[in-house]
Formats: sequence, structure tokens, C-alpha cells
Amino acid sequence: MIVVHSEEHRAQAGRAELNDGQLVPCYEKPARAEIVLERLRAVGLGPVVEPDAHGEAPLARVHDRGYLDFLKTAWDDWVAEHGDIDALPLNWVAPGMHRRVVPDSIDGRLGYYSFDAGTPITAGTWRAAAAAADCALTAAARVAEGERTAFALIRPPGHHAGRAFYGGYCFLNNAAVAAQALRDGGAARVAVLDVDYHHGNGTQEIFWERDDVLFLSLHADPRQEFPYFSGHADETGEGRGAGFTVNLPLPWGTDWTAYAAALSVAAARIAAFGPEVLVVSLGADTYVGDPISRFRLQSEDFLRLGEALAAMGRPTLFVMEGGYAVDALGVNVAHVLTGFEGA
Ligand code: OKP
Ligand code: ZN
Repeated sequence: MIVVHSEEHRAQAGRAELNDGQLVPCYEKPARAEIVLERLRAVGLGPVVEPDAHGEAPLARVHDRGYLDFLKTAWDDWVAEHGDIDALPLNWVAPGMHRRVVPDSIDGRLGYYSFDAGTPITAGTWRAAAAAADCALTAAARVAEGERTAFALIRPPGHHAGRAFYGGYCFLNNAAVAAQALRDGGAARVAVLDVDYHHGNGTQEIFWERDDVLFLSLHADPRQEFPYFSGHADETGEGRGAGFTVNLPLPWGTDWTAYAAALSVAAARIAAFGPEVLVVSLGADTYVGDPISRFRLQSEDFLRLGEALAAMGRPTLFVMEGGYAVDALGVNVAHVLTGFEGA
């Protein structure tokens, strides 16, 4: 399986995120990608190739121009105001307020374009995020050229990033950028299946009114879990997109048996849609040992997940999302990919 990876991910190395009332070391850190790469090499999965530069045009197909411009200069604007400290937002819009005017102040713009305080912007955020999107686009191109599958081994992740907002460790929606590029390259229908523990609210928002990109997500119930305000079962899309968003929220404690049942529901919907390509937002934070998540998948279950994805029978692009039990992350991600390849 072709693995597309860039060391530029290391440029995103936040010092702290706000979690449970404290500034704590970032869970979303460079070691995550490093351990996955090490494991893929150990099991002989590869080749590992560098991304091609795709420029900003494919990003602007799913992201707002003003948002991209904000992201590019946010760090410099923040440092000019506050010095060399990770940039975190502190204020957001509430009912009765409005977001008609984009603030000039960097503090105002951080709040305007975000939805949480767990996602530091650092000196290298733009560089790392752009490299991740390039990896996803490069892997997508390989699948478009006829490969059965490819894996974008990337960070920062993307599925919480929307058309004009960041949050949940995500800045550019790599899976959405890739799905749109596949559409623009001639695929009539693309499905994005998000198996990260958290709801892919950004991907959902981007494709909410679209009937050419089916979005499906298995995730912890937003009644219990981040991002709290997105991912309920009755969110199914609007306009032309009505019925083309599928949310399968699951309770804390979900194990493979319950997870596999939900996966079957997603598989049936994907089969009915008949996509030319399947994009998998691959988070391994469903693992029992994940430090910020509460599902109960075992390492062996990730092999079954890979087999179930292969059984969907589509050319498949894997895009890395979350997974924070760093010691087990390499094994778990490799299990999905080898499970897929062996099936
Ligand atoms: C990103 B991805 C836990 C706080 C969690 C945000 C989690 C973002 C997950 N106390 N904060 O979907 O893996
Ligand atoms: Zn996640």
C-alpha cells in the first residue's frame, strides 16, 4: 500500500491545550505520526513517498478564502500582539451576538474562526497543515490513477475543520479536500466514512448540502462527547444533500460487537450509494486504551475493521485522523491497513 508522508508534520508541535480546566501538554503531537511510520516500516507496509505540492487551489475548493488567509498569517499576527506563546482563542459568538463583521484584532479573529480552546496555532501550523493536505491530495491522485488503496499518514488531523473554522486539533480538512479533488478529477460519487471516535463535524458541514459526496460517521454520542453540538442521528443533510449525511452515534463503552453492527449499517448505505471512491477518515482513538476517549476496541479489532472496510469493495483512500494512545497507535493503524490488504 502506498503511504504518503511528509516530515513537515513536525512543524505543528503545540506546547499546551486547554483540557479539564488546565493547560496540559498537547495530545496531538509529532510522536503520533512517528510511531505509525516506524510500525508501517516494521511490518513492510509501503512504499513511503513524499507528497507533491498541489498549491492552494484544492484547499479553496472546500475552505473559505478569508479563513485560509487568516490561517496563513495568524501566528505572525498573534506574536506581534502577545509574543512567542501558542495562540489559543478565548471568546466565541453566543446567541444575540453576531458574526457579520470579521474582527481586526487577532484575538477576535481566533474566536471568529474556531470552536474550541484545545487547538493551538504555532509557528509551524500552516506549514504542517498544508503538507498534510498535500499528502492527502497525493494519495487521492494515486487512487484516482487506479491504485486499489493509499494511506495519507498525516497530522495535524482534519475532520473537525469546516469551511471557515478550526478546532479539535484540525485546521484543514484533509479528507474533504481529497474527496473534493476526487470529484473534480471525474469521480461522480465519493463516500467519506469517518471511523474516528469523535464526530467529523467539519466534514459534515462541508458536504451538508451535497448529494455527490455521502458522509457517514461512527462516533461517540455528542450527548456525552466532544464536539457536543454535532453528530446526532437526526442530522441527515439538507437541500440536495438531504439523506446524504449518515450519523451513527454510539455510547461510551462501545465494544467491537456493537461497533461492527453500526459499521454494517454504514456499509449497506455505501453499497446503495455506489461511490467510485471511498475515503476513510481513520482515527484509532476508538481503542480501549485511548487517554481521551471511551470506546473499548482492542488492538485485534482493528484488523477486523480493515477487513470490513475492504469488504465494501471500493477503491479506498485512508486519511489519518485521531488516536492518542501513542504506544499502541502504530500497531492499531497498521492493523487496519494490513487487515484491509489481506482481505
Ligand atoms: C480530535 B480528533 C478531552 C478534550 C478533547 C478535543 C478532542 C479532539 C479530538 N477532555 N478535546 O477527532 O481525534
Ligand atoms: Zn478523534
